[in-house]
Amino acid sequence: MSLAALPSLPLFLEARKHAQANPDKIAIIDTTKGQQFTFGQLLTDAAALKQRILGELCLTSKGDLEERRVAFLVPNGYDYVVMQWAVWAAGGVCVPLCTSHPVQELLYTIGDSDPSLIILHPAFEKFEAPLRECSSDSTRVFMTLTPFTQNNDSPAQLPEFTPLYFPDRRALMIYTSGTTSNPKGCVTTHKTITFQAQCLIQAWQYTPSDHLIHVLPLHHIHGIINGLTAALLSGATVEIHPKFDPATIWSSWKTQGSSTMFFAVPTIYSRLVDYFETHIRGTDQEIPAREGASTLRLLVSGSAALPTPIKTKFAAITGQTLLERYGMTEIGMGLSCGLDLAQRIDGSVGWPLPGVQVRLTDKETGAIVDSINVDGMIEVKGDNVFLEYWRRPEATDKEFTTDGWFKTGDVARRDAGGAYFIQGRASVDIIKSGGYKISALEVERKLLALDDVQEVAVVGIADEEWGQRVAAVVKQRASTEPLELQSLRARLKQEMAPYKIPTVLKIVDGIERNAMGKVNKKTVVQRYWPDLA
Ligand code: MLC
Ligand code: AMP
Repeated sequence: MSLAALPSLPLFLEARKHAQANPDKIAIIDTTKGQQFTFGQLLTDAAALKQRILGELCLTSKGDLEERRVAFLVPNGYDYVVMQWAVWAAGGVCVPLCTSHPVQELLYTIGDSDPSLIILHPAFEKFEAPLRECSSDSTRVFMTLTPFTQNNDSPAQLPEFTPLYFPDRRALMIYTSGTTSNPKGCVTTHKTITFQAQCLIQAWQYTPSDHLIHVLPLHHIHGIINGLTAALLSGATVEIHPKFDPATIWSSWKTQGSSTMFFAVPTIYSRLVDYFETHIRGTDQEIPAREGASTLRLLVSGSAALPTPIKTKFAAITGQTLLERYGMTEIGMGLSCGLDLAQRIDGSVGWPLPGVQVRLTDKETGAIVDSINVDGMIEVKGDNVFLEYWRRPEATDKEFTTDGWFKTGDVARRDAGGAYFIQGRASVDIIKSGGYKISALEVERKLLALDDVQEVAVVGIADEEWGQRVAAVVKQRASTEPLELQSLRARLKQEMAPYKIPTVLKIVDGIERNAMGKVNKKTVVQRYWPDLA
């Protein structure tokens, strides 16, 4: 198959520069395949897959997807990166599907994003029948991906480039939960993505000498932008693991100098500390593990509040002070502590990133909060901010002020030095567990669909390991068998991703409501989990 030309997107131009400067430079190490791939091979494979995608949609002569969506289910690894780059090269919009979603949730994302093409990796063969079926209406094509293998000869020639550059085109759609029960597709353009990645490269100084160990899911921005895109744009090597495993991480850190960067959510750092205490401390692995970890250049925590005890324990083991930053699917990263150790203040997410404007406003009046140590709602403006929620213009408008600032829904205060401290979310219906955002309303809707559930209130309760746990307070229907957590979880597994399923269940005789019929969730937490309220 002939190679398609690539558009002049900054990511591809930079990759070509890296490939030309050093044809052997490794872009991706895929630990599942046990293979590594140069920037040159990545560009070549992306061009070949672009050609195939256009062919499947009978658009070869046009040579452009013109923002058609391509939904794909591909495990973390090299094939994912080629997939993403090929869709971008073809002028399409990537809709990465979540690898832990059951079929129901996959079908929701597909139905909502309305892709022209669904691409399935053979690792997810079990989903072939339902995904083929939802592509049988002729508006949608189904395709299976042929996995890529390491090419030991550097490609003789890199793909051609066209001058075509489309910064304002839609590029990525990430499904995110909010205060509505159904997840929404958050759309960003190439310009947004490039800006989000470049401001991190500037702030955290990624270079081609960096080597990132990547363990995060690739259907959220933490993994996609901070991890994959910013690292590849800067010419760093990304070592992609299929998922997080503490033993694997400690074992790779033992080899000093084998990596320089690690990005994770607080739950992952908590697990790394636990694993060290239970499996490494006091063994002959202790010194190499500590020394290896101490050589990393940068370890970042984000997506949820980093509890100071975890930060302190991790520092005591490794000598590393985690850098905390704050972000959101809709804005990429907004605030970050500094590389300088003096700018890594406990409990703070730091200062606005380069080019990102941040302000605090009064929750009731909307007036700008200028005073120090006073709570305000975080609002953000800049080229980092998303374009729209897919096909939901009212929902998009609702999240912006009349003067164009995005309302994050998070509450923070600022100290005298301008450092921000997140105080939580304004809405009790948004739960953060293991770094995943979960809509309490979505979980409630799924529970209410069960025959034996009459009333339910889903709340987040504080938890050392997960940040918050999803807890369900349930009133059962009369004369139904007593509900038990394990069987309830098993039933919900068909319906929703594992991280959304309640891990705490309280059966009650009734759920208190106010005169408007609303449940006060703060009262619910205080009543049933007084120690955690
Ligand atoms: C999974 N389990 C949970 C759970 N998630 N239990 C309680 N609460 C949760 N949140 C349970 C599963 O049901 C299963 O139980 C067992 O734990 C193992 O499941 P798993 O799926 O294998 O989980 P695990 O690998 O342990 O995952 C933990 C994790 C993962 C921390 C590695 O949650 C993760 O990768 N989180 C990162 C999410 C992320 O990238 N967020 C960024 C969003 S972007 P059983 O009983 O079934 O075996 C964003 C913006 C920004 O937030 O600022 O970055
Ligand atoms: P998501 O919508 O999944 O992108 O999650 C974004 C949300 O995660 C933000 O609105 C915050 O509530 C939360 N968040 C991200 N980083 C941090 C952090 N460092 N500390 C506290 N909360 C955070």
